[in-house]
Amino acid sequence: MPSDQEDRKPNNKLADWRDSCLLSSFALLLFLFRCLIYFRAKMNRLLRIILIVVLLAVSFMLAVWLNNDHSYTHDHRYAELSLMADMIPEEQKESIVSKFNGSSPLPPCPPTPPGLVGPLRIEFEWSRSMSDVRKASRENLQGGGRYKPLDCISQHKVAIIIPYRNRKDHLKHWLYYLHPILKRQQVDYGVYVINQHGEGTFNRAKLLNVGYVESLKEYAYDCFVFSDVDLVPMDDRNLYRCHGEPRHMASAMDKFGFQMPYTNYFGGVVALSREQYMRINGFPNNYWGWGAEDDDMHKRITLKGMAVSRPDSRVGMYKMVRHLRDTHNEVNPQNPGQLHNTARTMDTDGINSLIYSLIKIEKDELYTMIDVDIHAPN
Ligand code: UDH
Ligand code: MN
Repeated sequence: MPSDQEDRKPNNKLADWRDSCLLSSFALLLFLFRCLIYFRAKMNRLLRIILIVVLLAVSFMLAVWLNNDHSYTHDHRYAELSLMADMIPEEQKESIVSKFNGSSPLPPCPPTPPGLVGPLRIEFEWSRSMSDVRKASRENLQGGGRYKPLDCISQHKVAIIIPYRNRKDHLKHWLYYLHPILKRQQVDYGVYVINQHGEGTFNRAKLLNVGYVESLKEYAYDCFVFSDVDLVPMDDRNLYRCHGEPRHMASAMDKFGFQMPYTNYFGGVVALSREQYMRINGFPNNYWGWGAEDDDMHKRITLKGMAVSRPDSRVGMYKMVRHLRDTHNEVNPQNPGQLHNTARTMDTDGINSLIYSLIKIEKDELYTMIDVDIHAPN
């Protein structure tokens, strides 16, 4: 402020005066030196000695001067810098200071990620090795498949939950494509592979519930994308984040001719916020074997008065790794019948009744594997 500027003026003048003194001393020294050389022959011995003594004295004084504390020159600069600081608006000062301290507050990421490319060519190359996948995917990952954008604060803390057993090849393709896509989408995310321990009948929805609980033990995720391991998006504009309504992301899968197989289909890849998930009490725990658990999930949503949103059929395109039906995940003809009971049972069967035994948690650099015993009936 003005008074501060006044305070600094005398200091600047003092510094200027000292600089002039220093320059004049050098000039005097040079002059005396030249005199000594020029009049050397004409001078008597005494005069020469006197001149040499004067020269030595001045040199000594200069040396002492140079060896002195020269902080005045810094003061001079500080004065100028602080004058500049007075010209900087208050709101910018904080960010300049914290940048200087190495703790720059990052800006929020923009609503639409700038690095998206749109349609993608997805090829499930059989020759792709895990080391190819690591090379393509590991950059800037924090381990355990965690990632945060480096240059902005993501508005989307997303846990990606994958129900899993014995699909290593599929997981490889998934990691190869999804990590780069999620980074481009500027998601603050973690990848959780929920492995059903043992040979008992598979239960996709219960594994998804386990993923919800276990991922929240690690980080305050506010959004959950539940994805089959064999599904890769064919367009990176299909954003792995949550919306105002539960989102069915895989709205156009290749195996259904890039169409919805039926109107209320809710399978493959879906995204629910924490609130949306809790509102429906999570997913059912007792759909053992293949079929109908995704229809139950859809029923829960509509029963609680919510609608489902979807990307259009271009952006919602997915490619599934071709596969046969797994053993211990045969079609269960009992499952569709349970849908009649959803309204009655959903408040007591779900996240509030989930029981499982955690076997172990393994941190790979590209994902977190949660090995779990979900107490399969056989
Ligand atoms: N899953 C496993 N391991 C299993 C079973 C299922 O990891 O043993 C997971 C995996 O994430 C899979 C998801 O559960 O993507 C869904 O199972 P799925 O892929 O078997 O389901 P989909 O609807 O089943 O693809 C179609 C059966 C394919 C039969 C084709 C016959 N022509
Ligand atoms: Mn499949």
